[in-house]
Formats: sequence, structure tokens, C-alpha cells
Amino acid sequence: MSMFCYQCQETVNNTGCTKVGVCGKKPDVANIQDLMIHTIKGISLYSNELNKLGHRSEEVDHFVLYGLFATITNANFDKFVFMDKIRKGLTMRDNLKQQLAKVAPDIQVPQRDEATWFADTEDAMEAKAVTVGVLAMEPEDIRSLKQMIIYGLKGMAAYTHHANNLNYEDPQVDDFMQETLAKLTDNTLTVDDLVALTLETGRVGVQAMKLLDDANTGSYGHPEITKVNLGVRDNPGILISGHDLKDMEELLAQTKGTGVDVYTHSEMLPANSYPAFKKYDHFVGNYGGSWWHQNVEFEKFNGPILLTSNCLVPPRDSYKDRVYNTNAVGFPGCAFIPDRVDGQPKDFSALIEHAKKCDPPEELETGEIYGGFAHHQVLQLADKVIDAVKSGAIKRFFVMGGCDARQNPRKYYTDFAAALPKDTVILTAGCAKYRYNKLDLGDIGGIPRVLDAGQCNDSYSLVQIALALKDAFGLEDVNDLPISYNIAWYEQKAVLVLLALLSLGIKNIHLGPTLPGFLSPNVAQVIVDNFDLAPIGTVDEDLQAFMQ
Ligand code: SF4
Ligand code: SF3
Repeated sequence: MSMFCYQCQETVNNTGCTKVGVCGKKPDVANIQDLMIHTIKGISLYSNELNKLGHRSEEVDHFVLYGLFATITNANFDKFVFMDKIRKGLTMRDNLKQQLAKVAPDIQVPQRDEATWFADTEDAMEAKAVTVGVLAMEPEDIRSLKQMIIYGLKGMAAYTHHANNLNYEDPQVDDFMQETLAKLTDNTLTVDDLVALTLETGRVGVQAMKLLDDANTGSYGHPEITKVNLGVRDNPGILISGHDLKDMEELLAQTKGTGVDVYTHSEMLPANSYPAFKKYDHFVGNYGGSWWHQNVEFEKFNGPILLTSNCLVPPRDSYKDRVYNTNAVGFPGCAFIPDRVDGQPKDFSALIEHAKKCDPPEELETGEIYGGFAHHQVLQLADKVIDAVKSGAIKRFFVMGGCDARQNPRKYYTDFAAALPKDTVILTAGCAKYRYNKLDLGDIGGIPRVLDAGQCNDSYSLVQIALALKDAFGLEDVNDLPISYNIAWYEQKAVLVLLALLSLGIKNIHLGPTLPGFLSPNVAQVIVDNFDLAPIGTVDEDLQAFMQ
């Protein structure tokens, strides 16, 4: 076994990637990512104590976020980026240690390996990395819970990073991440301790998603109902993917008047519905489908592509020189756009000049799809929605958010959406929607049958909508609403979304296309028993169960 990773839904045989990742992650990268997590745990052992004493550091907060975010599935494949960060991380850890010794000499941080190890050469780091992987955690149930918590933290870090880019910070969220990372170094924690910490991760996850919702809507306005163009124009273009709206804003501002058009890909689709972006004439619409189509679609786009977060598929040589990464995204040999310095915008001039030399995008499709059904917009339609429920025109809502991915069983979600009775409405968020957002499912009295709240983090919007409906119908329990949850997961942001839903007491969620491979049989049973979480079955069986 040259690596071990089971953090995403496509892990080999739903048990673990041991030779190379299905995602394309090589063993040396997988192992060094494990060492990155080990490093931020060591930092957190000290920073957690300093945070409690009021000696907080934004630099530490952002470093810890980076370590979590960059190790998320399909974010960063560059071993040397991680080695460089780990060196910096060890210096940061030792500085924090000295600072703590000065301000609170009585506090004894447990001298666990995370707090003391050191390596600076590539060989020494690689030798260390293979000793700190997932399987080093024993026994199985403890490993399962600890890893689930780390995956939740990775999702939390990604969302918090995007919020931070918009100058929205929540120290409580950062404190929680560091406190939790510090706790995870403790080998005396019991299953009960870790179950409680899992739910707490979900609770703070709601707070992190709210932070990003506040950041996005506070900066760019509330998404509004929008018909998004799927076709192309005959100017050269830049394609922007991922989740970071600050990058979107700066790219649109810098491309204005250059003759270069801008298109969204995958999880950037919801940017089309924000008032602040709709005003740009050269913002043409959305190109293509969800992330895993990029090998074909990036090829055909012809122009440069900006990846602002996961999911990056290892690029083909034929278009690799057109792939630009930023934030936590990285791939050896691809260009990287550095972070903002002193609040100045990022410099996208290299992409713009590159685009000018490229052909316009090849047309993939034509037409339009609806977007913009985030909480503010839906609540403006609340009377119409409530009347439709009361009159029986809408019988049930199906929350079908989450992730998309490559494998054939995900056809289930297309078939499920198509098979739903005509008096049902799908509430969606995340790239899972691409399995059904181009089907012609019609509308109910002018309300489209697929209401797209936005990116995966906008699952927060779906929760807000559910809570508002609960109040409108005078219900005590959100589980009494005619809403069913049929969630698709792939990477760790979806893990956070799931933990957030569980922490809100939402029961009877169906999760697919498989339950996570990182759940040990006992841990899976605890979740199934306490939350009625179920795997998906066949479309017919599930429809029957949901409609009962
Ligand atoms: Fe395998 Fe997923 Fe890990 Fe990639 S991220 S190595 S596919 S489990
Ligand atoms: Fe998709 Fe990667 Fe998860 Fe934000 S882009 S939902 S998989």
C-alpha cells in the first residue's frame, strides 16, 4: 500500500485508494497531504491555547484554513507546494510555542508528535509523511469518527476561506477549527466524545455557511431569478470555475472593455444570478456541465480557464497551458495567480492577454436555464409557494443538493428527478444539479419545478427556506414539513453540509450514491439509528418510500 485515502465518494471499492487516487492524486501527494494535516494539528495545539487567552492571529487562522482547504478532493496536486507550506507551518508552530511560553508559562501543551516532530528536507518529509496517514489512527471506529470530523473541517475551511476573501471573518469558526484539530491529537477520546464533536462540527458548519452567505449576499446582493444563457458568442473568452465570488468580481472588472467574454463553469454557474455581476455585458453565461466534464469541455472552450477552488481534474497536455489556478488550487506545470497583497486586486492580466490570442469557445449547446432561487428570492415568493402547498398544487419538496461525480450509478439522480410526480418541486444547490437541471421538468403555476439556490454552500439557503416554511405552517418540527432529502455527495464540503443538516435535527436523509467509505460499520449504525439516515435504493423504491 503506497497511500491511503478514503475521503471522497469515488474511493476504490468504497474502501480506500491505496495505489493511486481515482481523482488522479499520486501517492507522494496523498502522503504529503497527510503530513500537511499533521502540521496544522501541531500548530493548533499551541494556537488553541493562545486563542483562549485572547492572543489570536489572523495569519495562523488563514494558514490552518489553507492546510484544510488545499487537501480537499480535487484542489491541489502539487507536492512541492505542500512541502513549502509544511516548512512554513513548522516555523509557525515553533513561534507559537515560544509565544505561549512567554504569555502563559504554566500552560503545558501535551508533547505529542504533532507538537514536536521536525523535518526540512524533501526526503525527511516524505519519510515522515508515510507514518502519519489515516491508518495510523486506531481503532477503526475512532479513526472513522476522527476522519469524518476532519472532512467536515475541510468543508468548513473552504467556505470560510471564500468568506475571508470578502473580508468576512468569524473568529468563533476559526477557534473551533483549531480547538478541534488540537483535540484530534488526543488518543484518549472515546466514541461518545467524538460523536458529540461530530455534531458540534455540523453546528459550527451552519455558522460557517451563514458567514459565506452573508459575505456573498452582503458583497454582491441577493441572487435573483435569472435565465442563464448556455450558448456562446464569437469573442474569445475566459472560463471561471470553482466557488470564489471575489475572484469572479475582479475578473469581470478587469475584462470589461477588453473584447474578452467571461463564462462560468460548474459551481460558478450561480454567479450569473447576482445583481452585481449581471450588469456586465461581457458576462455571457454558463459553459458546459459539472466539474468532471472538464477534460472535454475545457478542450473545446479554446480560451484560458481560471480554477478558484476544487474541483480540478488533472488537465490534459492539450489544454494544460490554458489552466490557471488560484487560492488553494494547484497542479504542477499550471500557472498560478498569487493572492491579493495589501488589499489590491489579483492580477488577471496574464489570462486576459492569453485569451486575446485564442479562438472563441466552441458551442456545446444553446438555450437557457433558471437560477437564482436562494432564500431571499424564494421567501419573496413565499405566499405563492404556501398557497400552492395549501391548494395541493405542490404535494412535496425534494431537497436534492450536493455534488456530482463521474460514476454511472449517479444516473439514479437524473432518473429520480424525471420520475418525480408533476406536483413536486426539487430544491437544489451544488453541482449535483447538473444531473437534472437541463431536463424540461416544467413549472407549477409559474414556479419552476427545479429551484436552484446556488453553490453547495447555498445548502444554507435550503435550510433557511425549510425553516421559514415550518414557521409559515405553524409547525413545531421541521421534519413535519412535506420535504424529503435525497442528497448526493462526493467531496468533503458535502460532508460538512450533511453534518450541518444532522445538527439541525433533520431526519430521514437519503444519501448516495453510496454511504461514505470512511464510516465504519459501527459508526454508520449510530448515524442510521439516531438520524434515520439511509442509503439510496432504486428510483421506484425510494419514490414510494418518500411519497408515503
Ligand atoms: Fe481516492 Fe477520493 Fe482520496 Fe482521490 S480524494 S485519493 S479519489 S479517496
Ligand atoms: Fe461540486 Fe466539486 Fe462538490 Fe460545491 S465542484 S459541489 S463536487
